[in-house]
Amino acid sequence: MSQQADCLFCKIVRGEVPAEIVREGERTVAFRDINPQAPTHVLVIPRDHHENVAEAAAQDSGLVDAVVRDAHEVAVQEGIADSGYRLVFNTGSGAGQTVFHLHGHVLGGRGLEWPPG
Ligand code: IU
Repeated sequence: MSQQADCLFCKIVRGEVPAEIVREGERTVAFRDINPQAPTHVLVIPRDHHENVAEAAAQDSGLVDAVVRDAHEVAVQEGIADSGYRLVFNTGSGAGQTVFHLHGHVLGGRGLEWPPG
């Protein structure tokens, strides 16, 4: 497993920083965002450290599939799969990425507008 000592989300995976974990997968961990933007706002992260979704896709074939699959499992578990949910991977600071450990935002439980701000 490849992790970074000082990465906040790696620390959540290792249990060194508390988080409200909602699902533990073989390759992922899902926990509630501390600043929720919708009634359901869960982050799905790989246990291994990758800076963003593009780097993970290039370096670990199958990992992004696992993140997307597990994000859908979270949506089912949270009861938002049928009404619809948004899965967002902010990639790069210009797009609003602030934590540089790949995470998919699972958002739902209210109507979501398009385009996002
Ligand atoms: P972003 O796509 O990198 O902007 O998303 C980072 C998210 O991580 C953001 O929604 C924060 O509220 C969230 N988060 C968190 O859940 N726990 C933390 O300790 C920190 C950020 I720092």
